[in-house]
Amino acid sequence: SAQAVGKREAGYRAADMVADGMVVGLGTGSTVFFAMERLAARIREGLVITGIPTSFQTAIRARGCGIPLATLNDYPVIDLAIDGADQVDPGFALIKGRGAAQTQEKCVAFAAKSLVIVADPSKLTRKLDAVVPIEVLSSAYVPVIRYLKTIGGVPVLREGIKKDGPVITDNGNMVIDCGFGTIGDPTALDIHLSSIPGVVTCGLFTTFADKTTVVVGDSNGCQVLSR
Ligand code: DER
Repeated sequence: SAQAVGKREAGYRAADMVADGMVVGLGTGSTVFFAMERLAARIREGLVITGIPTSFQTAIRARGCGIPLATLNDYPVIDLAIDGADQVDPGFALIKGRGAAQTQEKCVAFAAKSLVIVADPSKLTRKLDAVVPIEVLSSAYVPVIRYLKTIGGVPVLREGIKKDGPVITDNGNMVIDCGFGTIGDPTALDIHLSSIPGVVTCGLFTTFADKTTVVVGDSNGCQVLSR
């Protein structure tokens, strides 16, 4: 599909930004998968990197294609993180978490000197208005859901598809997908949601824009956007 071609273009372009010897944050999702595919090819040509995965899925895929892995505690400073997004606004504020990996993704983004977001054009939006995935302690999801309703949210506990009951994250928590309609002030909402007791990580990424580059791929190639 054109979207898959775009994701591949963006992923490959991001992978070509990686220099020898780098510690590389490996995000989660189908677009990053293309970046990993290109990194694996470059490793076979002699590139030496250390990958820091953001989910079990990414770690499994990285091992499968020969990308050497380590942990964030081994490498607390990451040279370049490559990740996807659900939505990107013109100021490079993001909604992430469709893959329920936003907790480790946010830690890797925080530790990275630069963040490369790879996306197809469908992710670009003037105003963030997608649901915000919120990782929440399973011991506190009911009061968190109640509170989200009082601040205008429409919270839904994420149910598994090939698993009965709620989705359980790689960190052993649950996920609430919360709609807020059009988000007027993403930074304020990020800070607000992140401060709720019981919330582990919300999927608004609003504090990394200055170190972010967005690579948008479509069937004609890709554009590299900087702020
Ligand atoms: O869950 C995530 O944060 C992923 O990065 C997601 O937002 C993007 O996944 P995709 O590249 O498969 O669209």
